[in-house]
Amino acid sequence: MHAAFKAWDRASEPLETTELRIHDGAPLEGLPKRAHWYLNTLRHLFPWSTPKPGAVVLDIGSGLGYVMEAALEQYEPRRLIGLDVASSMIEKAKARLQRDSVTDPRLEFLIYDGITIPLPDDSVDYVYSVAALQHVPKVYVYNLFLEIKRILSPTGFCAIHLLSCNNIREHSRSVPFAQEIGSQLRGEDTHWHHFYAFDELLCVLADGVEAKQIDVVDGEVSIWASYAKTGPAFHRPDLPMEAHLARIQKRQIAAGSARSPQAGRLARLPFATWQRLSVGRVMRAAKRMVRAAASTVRPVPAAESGATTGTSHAARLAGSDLWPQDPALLPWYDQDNWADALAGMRGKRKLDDSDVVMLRKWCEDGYVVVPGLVGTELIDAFVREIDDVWERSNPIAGLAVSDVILDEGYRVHVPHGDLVQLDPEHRRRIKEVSNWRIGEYHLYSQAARRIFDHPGISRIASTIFARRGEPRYSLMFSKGTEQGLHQDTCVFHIFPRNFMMGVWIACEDITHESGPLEYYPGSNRTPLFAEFSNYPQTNRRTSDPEQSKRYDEHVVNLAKSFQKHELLIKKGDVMFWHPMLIHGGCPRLDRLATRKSYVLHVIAEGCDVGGRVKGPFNW
Ligand SMILES: O=C(O)CCC(=O)C(=O)O
Repeated sequence: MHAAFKAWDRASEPLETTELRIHDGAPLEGLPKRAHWYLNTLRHLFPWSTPKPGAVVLDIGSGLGYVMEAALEQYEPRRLIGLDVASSMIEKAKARLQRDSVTDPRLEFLIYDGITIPLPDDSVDYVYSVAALQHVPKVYVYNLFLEIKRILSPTGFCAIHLLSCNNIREHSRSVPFAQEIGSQLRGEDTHWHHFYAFDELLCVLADGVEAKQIDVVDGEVSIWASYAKTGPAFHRPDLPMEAHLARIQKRQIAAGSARSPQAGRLARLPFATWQRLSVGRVMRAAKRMVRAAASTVRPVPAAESGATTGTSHAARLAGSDLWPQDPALLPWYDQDNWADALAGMRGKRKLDDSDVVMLRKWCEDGYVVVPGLVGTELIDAFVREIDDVWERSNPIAGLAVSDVILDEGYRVHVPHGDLVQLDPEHRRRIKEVSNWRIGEYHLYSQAARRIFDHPGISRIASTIFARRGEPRYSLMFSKGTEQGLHQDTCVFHIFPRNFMMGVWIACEDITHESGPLEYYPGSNRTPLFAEFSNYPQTNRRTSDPEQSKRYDEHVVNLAKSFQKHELLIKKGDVMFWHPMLIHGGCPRLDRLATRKSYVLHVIAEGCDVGGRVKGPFNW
């Protein structure tokens, strides 16, 4: 089995965990609706390809069978076959369907070796695949295109959903590109992502696969393709001129192969005309993308989509610069009916009693503390690596230590390479007197990375969000920060609002004298500062000095209505806090006392829209 398939074959993982993990944390109760949405989109984009009742239908990458369940309803097939690379996933799909009382003799499953679909030539009327092939290395997908063509009946069609290259930038914000590629190179057992471009699909399908009736629609996040075995090369007459035919004809002419008079004319065009054609193509493609986005990327309610909500809305803003402020977009825990939602989730998401207690506290108080969540051995390893930053003699490339007091005065960031030039005793003194911190230490330290990716932390975050949470930022603090009161919503750019949380990991027992974190339970339920009316564009990071001052006063006044708490927790304990919870750093009564902590900011997938906000920025 190829390393990329490992993430789908975790035989010992319980069904409930697999269910949460492979659907990117999308709420389980929304999965049937999401499945119908995928099929409706295929039907809308490629109506001619929709199978007739009685067809033989194949689902590629059938996972836990939610889309098959929808296909059973929508297509009334004679046979509906789920193909998956993992036998354990097939077993779980069967168990899941049985659990949800979906028993239908038309449902079948087949195991796929990733190379040859175990079905005869010309035997399937409709092949579809959604939210699956992005995890598969391209060579397998290209080969699969050939296999699909082989098994399709002469009148059959396939329709496929993939991730668009347009999504790479957004994706790299949550998983840095180097990390994505690194995990693939190392064959790590995680979800790999591959992206496709419009021209690429046309060329691969037309030239490589020699498919027919090809159509490709590039949305802003997804890219959708459909093809058949027989018929003309392209389904839409505008496709060849836009992207493909001219290129093929040029190549054919260069190779001296048979060509049409039209192709000959094209090939003889001067280079400048080719360039013009290319600009025209780009413009037509852009228009088509806008059309496709308008028709296919409809506003997706937060509860329905795990991955695209923030991006879709953000892209739709391009013309207006106005961000929707619809309270219905807020997470379930910020809705007035959160108690009902929690009761509903209890059964549907199989939450245990402790989860329900935790979620209730989250909704009411805006925080939860989980004692001993991170093992002390891991914390000790983390602290040792931090100490090593100060003691080692060779520099760590790219690492900087921040808020350092050197002999010549305060420096915001000191490259590690500069620090190691100083003699060890000098460094020890600097370490003691500075209130130093290290940003994004998970990129440099194995122990920090293990905490950053801690399964217990991500499970709790995803349980709270009811969708996949991703750690995005990390900060190691050596001492109390004495930070002013603030709410993280107002310093990050999150859309839909409040799909984030702070995670505070104690790296030693925290004392009152060291200047602990202070926080105000219940303040999470207060409205956003009224002047941030175009949030996430308008917040503390983009406000002018006067507005920043007004926000700071607002939050200090607001805190007065709540009781102040100090976070006096033990090494390995973890606090999760709501992004509207007012918090800050208490005064450090003992100026030399350390207060070692590691703080993560976890954001629901697709909701970190910092890259779409316009500056100037205050930091
Ligand atoms: O640890 C602290 O004192 C403050 C941490 C904090 O507010 C944050 O990182 O958002």
